[in-house]
Amino acid sequence: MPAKAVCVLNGDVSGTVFFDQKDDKAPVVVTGEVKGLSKGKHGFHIHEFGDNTNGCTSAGPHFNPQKQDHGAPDAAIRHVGDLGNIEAGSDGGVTKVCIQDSQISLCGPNSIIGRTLVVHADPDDLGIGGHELSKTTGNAGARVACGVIGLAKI
Ligand SMILES: [Cu+2]
Ligand SMILES: [Zn+2]
Repeated sequence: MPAKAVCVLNGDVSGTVFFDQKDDKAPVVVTGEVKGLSKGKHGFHIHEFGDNTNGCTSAGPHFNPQKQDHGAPDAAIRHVGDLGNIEAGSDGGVTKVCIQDSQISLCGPNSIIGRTLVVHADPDDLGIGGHELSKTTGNAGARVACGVIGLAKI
């Protein structure tokens, strides 16, 4: 069954991100646009909870059902929610998102439906920055935008 999900980001940093999966075992294609980011790389993750009661903080840690260390999207060891970075060109401009990932899913144990997409202030060091936070958050800094991922109309 094909599935589609969507996340709307509101605030100083805004945008819309879509998640498409052709069938249960297909990779998820992540596309969309984020506006208002400072120039450079920004950590881009799925966090565990779809809870924004206290802003993006309530989303909790990275979605990590396999209890692994944080890592790069293409690394063997990573959180399911680790989608790496998106890179903004000019300050405040539109950043295109185009990611394909085989760990996140729109169904089953790795489902990201009802969880939160978070965009960070700083680059994700992909677990190799040598900072004390590298193996948990990639040291990506503050959460500048977030939104809950919900099922979309196909
Ligand atoms: Cu994050
Ligand atoms: Zn992570």
